[in-house]
Amino acid sequence: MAVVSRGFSGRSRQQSPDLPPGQFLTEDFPVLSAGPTPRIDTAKWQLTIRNESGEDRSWSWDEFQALPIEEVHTDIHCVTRWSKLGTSWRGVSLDTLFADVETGYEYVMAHSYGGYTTNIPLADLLDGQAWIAFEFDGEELDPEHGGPARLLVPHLYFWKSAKWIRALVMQDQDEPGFWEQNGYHLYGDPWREQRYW
Ligand SMILES: Nc1nc2c(c(=O)[nH]1)N[C@H]1C(S)=C(S)[C@@H](COP(=O)(O)O)O[C@H]1N2
Ligand SMILES: [Mo]
Repeated sequence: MAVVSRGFSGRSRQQSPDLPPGQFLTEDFPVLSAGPTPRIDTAKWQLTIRNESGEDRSWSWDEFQALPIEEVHTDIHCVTRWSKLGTSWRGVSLDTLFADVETGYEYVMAHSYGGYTTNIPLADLLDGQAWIAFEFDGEELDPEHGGPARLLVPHLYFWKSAKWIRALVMQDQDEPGFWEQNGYHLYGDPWREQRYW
């Protein structure tokens, strides 16, 4: 028998078609970090992409800031079941950063200042799907949320969006990162509820 929800106020937003299964909406911005917040001086900050040849492509903060900057409006979904709709960021597209990188490898390990890692297929970082974000809601990114800069891969669960990003290392094979070694799903699609494995 069909049960029709009347969508009383409050409930209706929890049933938004933009909300993946098993998620609820939050208006605030929870902080989820596995360890202490590293403080990174942008004068010493560096972002590196490493391919199989060992030739690093690196950007200083100033070089990074000189790249084309995009505005991103997107929903984010944490595996602990909160989702936040319509968030606003500014950052540099991974398409821009990978433009001159030659690689035959299909997987990436993201490495953060502080030691956090997470694995992502290269295809999920390209074609307008991922950014290195340094602003949230018109303000520079708080250190607690990954400032000075974090990875933003909004179509996957938010643990893939590595805060305090330091390097993207090309990998021959998909290997589990920090949370993936602790039981989180290797891929993490919120629409297929790929929470744990
Ligand atoms: N370096 C680093 N990145 C990280 C984490 C972390 O502990 N360290 N936590 C991940 C998890 S589990 C989530 S849900 C989001 C939380 O981001 P927020 O604290 O900005 O909400 O960051 C992800 N990126
Ligand atoms: Mo998370």
